[in-house]
Amino acid sequence: MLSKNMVKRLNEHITLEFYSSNLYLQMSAWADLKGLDGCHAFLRAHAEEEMGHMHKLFNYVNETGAMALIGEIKAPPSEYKSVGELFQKVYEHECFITGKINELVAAAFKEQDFSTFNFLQWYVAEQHEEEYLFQQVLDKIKIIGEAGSGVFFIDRAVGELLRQK
Ligand code: OFO
Repeated sequence: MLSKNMVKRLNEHITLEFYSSNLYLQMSAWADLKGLDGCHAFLRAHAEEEMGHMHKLFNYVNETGAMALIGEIKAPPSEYKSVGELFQKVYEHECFITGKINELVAAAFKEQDFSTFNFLQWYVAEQHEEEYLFQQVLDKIKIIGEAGSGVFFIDRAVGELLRQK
C-alpha cells in the first residue's frame, strides 16, 4: 500500500515520462523533415522506450492498490536551430529526469517505503545509461562538427548508435 504522498509523486512522474516520449517523438518529426534518417529513427525508437518507462510506472501504481493518473501534458517544443541544439536539449532533459528520479528515491527512503525504493532502482540504472548514451551523441557531434557535410556524418553516427543498442 502506497502513501498518498508517494502516489502523488509517482503519478507526477508518469506524466513526466509521457512528456519525455512526446518530446522525442516531436523531435523525430523535426529530424525527418530535415532529411536526417538516422536521427529520426533513433529519436522515434527512444520515444517508444519512454512510453515503456511510463507503462512500467503506471502498472506499479495500479498494482499497489492506488490509481495511476495521467496529468496534463504540455506540448513539446518543435523548432531547433541545429541537430546539435536538439541533442543538447535531449541531454538536459535527461539530467532533469535523473534529478526527478533522485527526488523520488529520496522520498521513498524517507518514508521507509522499501518496495518503491527497490522498484525505483531500475530507473536509477536506466538514467545512468541514458545520460551516457546522450553524452556519446554530444561527443560525436563535437568531434564531427556540423559544418559542411558534417551533419550527414552525424546522422550516420546517430543511426549507428541505434543499431548498437
Ligand atoms: Fe529518458 O528516461 Fe525516461 O524519461
